[in-house]
Amino acid sequence: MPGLDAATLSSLKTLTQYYAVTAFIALMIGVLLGPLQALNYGGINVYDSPLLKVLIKSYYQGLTLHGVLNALVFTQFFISGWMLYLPVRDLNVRPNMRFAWFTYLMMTAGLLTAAVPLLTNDATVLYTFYPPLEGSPVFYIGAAVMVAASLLVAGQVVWLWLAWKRAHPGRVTPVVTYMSVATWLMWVVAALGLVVEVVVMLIPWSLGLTRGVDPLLARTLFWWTGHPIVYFWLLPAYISWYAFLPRQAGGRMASEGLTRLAFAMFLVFSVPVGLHHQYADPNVQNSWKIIHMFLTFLVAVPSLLTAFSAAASLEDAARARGGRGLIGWVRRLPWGNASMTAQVLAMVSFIFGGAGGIVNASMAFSPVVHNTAWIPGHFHITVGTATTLTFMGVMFWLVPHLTGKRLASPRTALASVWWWFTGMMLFALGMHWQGLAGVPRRALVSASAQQGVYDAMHLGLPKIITAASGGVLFIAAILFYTVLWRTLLSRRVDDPESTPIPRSDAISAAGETLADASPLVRRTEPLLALTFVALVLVILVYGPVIAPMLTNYQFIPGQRLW
Ligand code: HAS
Ligand code: HEM
Ligand code: CU
Repeated sequence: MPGLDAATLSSLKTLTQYYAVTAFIALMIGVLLGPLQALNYGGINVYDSPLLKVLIKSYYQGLTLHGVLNALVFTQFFISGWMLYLPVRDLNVRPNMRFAWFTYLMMTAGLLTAAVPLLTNDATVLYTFYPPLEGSPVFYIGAAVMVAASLLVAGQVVWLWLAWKRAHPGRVTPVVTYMSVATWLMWVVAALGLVVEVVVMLIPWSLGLTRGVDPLLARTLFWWTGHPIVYFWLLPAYISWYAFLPRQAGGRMASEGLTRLAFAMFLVFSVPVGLHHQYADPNVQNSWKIIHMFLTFLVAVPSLLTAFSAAASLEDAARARGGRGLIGWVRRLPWGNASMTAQVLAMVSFIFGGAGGIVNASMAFSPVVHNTAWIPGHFHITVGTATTLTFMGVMFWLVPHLTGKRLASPRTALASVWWWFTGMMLFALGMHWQGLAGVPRRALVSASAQQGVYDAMHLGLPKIITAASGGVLFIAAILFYTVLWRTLLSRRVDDPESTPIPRSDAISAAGETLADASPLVRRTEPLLALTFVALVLVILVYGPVIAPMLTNYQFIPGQRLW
């Protein structure tokens, strides 16, 4: 099969840059709104100011834009570029660039379509778009086109991988490709719920073709996708932690076999857990909620494997640089490198994010934290830091690698990641704390009659911490975007390949051929068969939950509460 030639590589690099830059533009707008929300949770209401009203009609319009741009648009664009580029380079195969550009344009068209009703306040339905809240059909159509485009990228990567396998029978899939293909296949199984919800239920309903929609079924289909989507955001960061960060730190990846096991487990166990978002929903049997709870604990295992592997490879790096002692080695990591520092700090935040996730998943604790400020606390140190700060760190080498431009001001880059980490840790502290006291999420609490109640509960300190964190994060964003735009707008000075992909060697490699490989490597190789297992498991744990909802379908008319 044809290898990558210079012209295709150059086009692929431009495409990857388009994906990444579009992603970071979306994040920039989304992140501008964050501090205003943080002020709200600091007891300061800025939403009545006439100046802001010109742009944003309500707290909820801002919150919808924030959630959609950050969690849906930023992630999807960055990941689509990243997880097309990496396997293509890893396998050295020639993709069909017309198709690749077509998917980018399709995703962008979906984004622009969805943006119109969001900006005109016609789809203020938050990023979970729970019916019976009813947005403009244009929003649902735009979102569907975006998701469809990501599935086409998935298809292209799987296609290239299968072609490579045919051309190299008996060879072990290289680990970066393995991780990318496993993540894409997981996303295909995951996306089914959302696709059915949007295409079969929401679009016809918002067009007025059906007389109502069933909120419970819609929510269930939403969380079929909505939980695994968080791994669709996380695993591309894991790819960097496993395959690139060790080299950036000066060491090696721990074990390719273990890495493959972690991704195989994510492929099989990421989807059948969605009910942990619906413990409070009526008309879903408790026994199914409990089964989803245990499966949630199971899907935490590959993250624990990752924690072990990541720590081992960082220790390997630090000891190679002369580090000593039980924890003293940490000081020998190259803390002057902004890209490495961003990712290690992202990992540190994820220790707390993951621990909080286990709390959320426990049915005994869930009633205390569900729908409170604790939950935004949880996901700003998962998607908002573990993922986002990792992608920011990746940009510090990826942009020079793609463009041949040098990173503008590495010192500012380093400062930006410390500011982001500090801001998000403060934010998480303030929000988790308020959540435990019962302050609700998704509420304009600063204008609420409840303020007096909160004050009586001595929430002054967590409110100050939350408001301040918004300021810290605002500074972080300014520093980061100064570096990014200055880098992108500078002139090309190097041959792009002089900044190579920082691919790490492994302490324990998987081997070249399946015949020589360990049983673990051999059993994790058939990713399509594992996808089939995943699908069967999802049907087993969702079938009995969804079937009664279908036979008892409720037609609930739409509501527009804004
Ligand atoms: Fe979550 C709600 C449970 C992970 C994102 N989650 C959310 C929502 C979002 C989100 C966006 O069970 C809100 C949805 C909404 O709007 O309603 N979550 C979990 C569990 C995990 C988990 C069990 N979440 C994530 C990730 C996310 C994310 C990842 C985004 C990227 N989450 C829940 C539940 C809810 C929920 C309930 C519903 C709550 C409710 O009531 O509504 C697990 O996957 C976590 C496993 C992670 C670990 C940590 C491993 C640690 C690592 C770092 C190691 C560090 C090292 C550093 C080595 C076990 C890998 C070394 C440092 C040196 C210096 C050397
Ligand atoms: C919600 C602040 C960055 C994703 C929120 C909320 C606050 C906030 C206070 C809670 C609002 C509420 O429940 O009423 C901030 C600040 C940021 C920031 C100060 C940094 C400047 C991010 C990033 C992401 C993100 C980087 C993801 C990549 C979300 C999502 C929601 C949210 C998905 C939920 C929206 C909803 O409940 O509908 N943010 N955020 N945020 N944020 Fe952020
Ligand atoms: Cu979840």
